[in-house]
Amino acid sequence: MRRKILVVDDCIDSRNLLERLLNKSGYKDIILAQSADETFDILKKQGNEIDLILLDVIMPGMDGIEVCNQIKELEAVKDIPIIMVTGLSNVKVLEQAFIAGASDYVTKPFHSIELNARIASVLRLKDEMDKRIQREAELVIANEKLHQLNEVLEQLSSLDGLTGIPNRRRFNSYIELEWKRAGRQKSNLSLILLDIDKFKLYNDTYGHLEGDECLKKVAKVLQSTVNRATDLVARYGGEEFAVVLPDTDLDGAIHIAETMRRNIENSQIPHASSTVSNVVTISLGVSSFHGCESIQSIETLIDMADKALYEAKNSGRNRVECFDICLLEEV
Ligand code: GH3
Ligand code: MG
Repeated sequence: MRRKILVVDDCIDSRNLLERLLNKSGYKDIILAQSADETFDILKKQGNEIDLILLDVIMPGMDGIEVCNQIKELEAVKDIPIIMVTGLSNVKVLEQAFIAGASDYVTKPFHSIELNARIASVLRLKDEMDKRIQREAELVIANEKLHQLNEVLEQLSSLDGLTGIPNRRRFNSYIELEWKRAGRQKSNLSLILLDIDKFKLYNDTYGHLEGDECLKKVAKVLQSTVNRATDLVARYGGEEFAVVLPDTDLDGAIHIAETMRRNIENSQIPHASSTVSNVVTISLGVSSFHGCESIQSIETLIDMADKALYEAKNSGRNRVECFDICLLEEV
């Protein structure tokens, strides 16, 4: 690998000697600077190409320690390793250079074996650091990609991440299918929309994580209440669930809704702050459609269940209401 080394020394003889020694050791790409100003000028123009700086401690104007200090303050070049160059009598000042961030030092007069060993070791360390930084950057990119991919997967998935039951996306496609089938076969299709009572108070009392646990338990109970393979219990929104019941008339759907209400109540999930009961309860709205009827759209069927749910909430909660045509006309 071709290395570019910047040699900073006010003494022309030292500069030339260092250059010769470095050339002899195979470092052919050497830049020479004789002052702090010249050093910063070079770093500004080609700082990103320089692999190592050999920096004399004693220089007129700004000395090597201060130059080292200032280089380490510059974001673009602060990672270039610096080896301080000093006379034997000046070794004491090196403490300041190390505090400033210098990597190592060599003493004048130069010994080529020592010089080479120190340069090689500093460059090796720099290579390791560069590799680590690169790996970390690659890891960040890989993590971002994974995150994006997970989001896509989640969107494509038909299951709700928290409860594991079908999500709203699945609900939408399923009810669409069943709607068409009911129309074709002149059969029944019923829908239950249900919502946990006073769930905000539940979160406020037990915390959001417990709230999530509660949602999981409710989902499980609802799922275990339906019997047919064609029944679909889905998480419709935050604490709202939807149940699609193909080939089920209004009476059958009310029966299932009532069983769900009772099963949730009997699960005895404590809800100390609820104004409805001391356990978790749900309110349910039922709507039903027969293939012969002229309900215009799925949205109407959903709207009907929603109105019934609203009625169940309004008339005290922990109950089942079914859609009555009057509810639709009231709004
Ligand atoms: P109501 O009896 O009228 O339904 O009252 P409520 O408190 O259940 O209704 P409201 O709509 O005021 O509050 C719903 C709460 O459900 C608020 C929201 O923080 C909580 N919620 C929604 N989604 C989640 C969830 O995924 N996890 C948890 N823990 N809470 C959720
Ligand atoms: Mg609620």
